[in-house]
Amino acid sequence: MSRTLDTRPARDGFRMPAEFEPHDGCWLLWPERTDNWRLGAKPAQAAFVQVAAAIAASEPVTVGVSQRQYANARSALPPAVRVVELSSNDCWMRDVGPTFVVDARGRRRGVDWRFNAWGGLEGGLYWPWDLDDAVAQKVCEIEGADRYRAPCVLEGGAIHADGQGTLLTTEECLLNPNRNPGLTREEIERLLADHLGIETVIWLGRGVYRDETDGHVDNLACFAAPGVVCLTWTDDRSDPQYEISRDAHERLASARDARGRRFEIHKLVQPGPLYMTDEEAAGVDHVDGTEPRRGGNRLAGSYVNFYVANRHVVMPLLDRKRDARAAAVLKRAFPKREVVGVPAREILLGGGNIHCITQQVPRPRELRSGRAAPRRRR
Ligand code: KQY
Repeated sequence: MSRTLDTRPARDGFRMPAEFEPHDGCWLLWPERTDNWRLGAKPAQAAFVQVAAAIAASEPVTVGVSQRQYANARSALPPAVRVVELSSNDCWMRDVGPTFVVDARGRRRGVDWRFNAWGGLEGGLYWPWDLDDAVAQKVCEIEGADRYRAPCVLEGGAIHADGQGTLLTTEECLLNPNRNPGLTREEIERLLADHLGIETVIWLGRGVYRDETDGHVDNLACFAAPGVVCLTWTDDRSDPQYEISRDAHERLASARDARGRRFEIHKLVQPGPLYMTDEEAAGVDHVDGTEPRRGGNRLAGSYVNFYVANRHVVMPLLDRKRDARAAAVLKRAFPKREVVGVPAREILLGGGNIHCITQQVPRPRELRSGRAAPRRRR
């Protein structure tokens, strides 16, 4: 059972844990829409299977899939992966799934943000998005987690938390008039405080160049540990990403987190630059009302778009010339985890990457005893 609560998480004693804290599992959705995924979504499905298998080596994985694709997904995914029928408009679980919050009594609840397909009718990426907007409630129901329906539009990819009161985001996304036009910066900070237990918001400027989400932070920067941040980077001053990353670096270098710490910053060289080929663009169906894919489009590739599983960091492989250098940086940033690469160009062609297609289910812990709470307690 999952109750809908009309209180606020922080007042109830809940906080958003960091992704690097322990998980009870991870959720994904299955790609199938042919106006986003080329060649009937077959290459993307193969990539999602590899991502699910890599995460399943660390923690239980559940994949939500439409009735139409159920049998296909079930046969393609490893037996250890749970497959459940779940309607959605596309497959970006980070953005449409709940943001789980935990408390010191060992309880877990979900925050269900409003979703408008990254901008609604003002630059959003598709219509309708009603099935996506219902995903978080259904995940909470299956997880047996009570749910807060938040009064604002927000996607999970737009925020990263350190679990100790600090949150990273971008002005390009959270202050974009196509998300919450009636809200000021201060009002958004108050909503993040009330729903996630955030005390300090670190505002970065723009997200990765040509990111169609309006600059989600999860493609630009993330926490590797409290006080430790990974940032996508290029040394090429003529590249449009240079000024974006330089500005983010400057803001991070002059910021303090909620505990007063300065940030240690790990620069992750960007892949490429990468571009869609004519052949790749030709494999995507054109439909009225959505921006057609075109050969030569710059892709918003970034090694920051990885998933932190219990024992592994699952990173996107995007560029043979840069993958090993990025993996080495991640090994330094996550010394206790094994870094595993998954070929991820097919996910990037759809507009995001491994972090965007995953959503962790944090393991609540009772602070008094330090013991892990039994699963399914609310
Ligand atoms: O990156 C994401 N979080 C979502 C990207 C959506 C792209 C839809 N074409």
